[in-house]
Amino acid sequence: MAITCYFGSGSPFSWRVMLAMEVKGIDYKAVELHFSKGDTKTAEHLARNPRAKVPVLVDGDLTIYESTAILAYLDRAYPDTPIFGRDNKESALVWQRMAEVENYFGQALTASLGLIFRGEAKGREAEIQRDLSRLENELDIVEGWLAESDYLAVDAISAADMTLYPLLALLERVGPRLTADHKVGFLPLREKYGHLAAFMKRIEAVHGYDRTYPPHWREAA
Ligand SMILES: N[C@@H](CCC(=O)N[C@@H](CS)C(=O)NCC(=O)O)C(=O)O
Repeated sequence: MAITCYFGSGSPFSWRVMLAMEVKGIDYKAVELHFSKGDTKTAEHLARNPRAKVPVLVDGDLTIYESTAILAYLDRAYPDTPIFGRDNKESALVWQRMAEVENYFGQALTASLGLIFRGEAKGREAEIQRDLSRLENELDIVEGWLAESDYLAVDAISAADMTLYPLLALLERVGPRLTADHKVGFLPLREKYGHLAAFMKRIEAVHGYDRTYPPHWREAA
């Protein structure tokens, strides 16, 4: 087994890489780093990624970080079951959707959850509501894409879907905490968005999905 993936439980960036390897049928060893134990800040890990983050992929003599770069590498190195489309046009569509998910959906999610989960929400409800409404707008956009097609970019699962799904799963998981303290019109996700619910089920049916599921989410369930 040549590939090692250093991951963090619940890290959406790690999850997308593991999904990609499952979809491609790549044999890999997943090594969990625990944020609370400072595993990402050890000298050993900093040598892998000076930004002290996961995921990091080690394949032979290559060590690579940044999930998007890892996805692109995997598709070049292991071309079976392409995840960036089968031709130039499909590749462009996958990259476009990935960029939209990362730059708009991901940003809106990070902004919405950031203040709340850093414990900085007090007295900043207007800001939070503005971020939540940006997020709702992005969810509406995604729902519109999925009304047209089973997957985000092409007619098969792609890197764009793998980028989106873990963000949705994370939002779903923190949903009860969000709705307890804030006015949120878009939760529970799977009740409000039918196409998105069907999409999530489709990803959850991927062979090997269970191996990618965040271990500490399972323990807490
Ligand atoms: N842009 C990076 C983001 C990676 C990232 O932010 N990872 C977080 C976990 S979700 C991390 O490792 N944080 C380190 C820590 O909290 O110690 C990527 O796409 O890989």
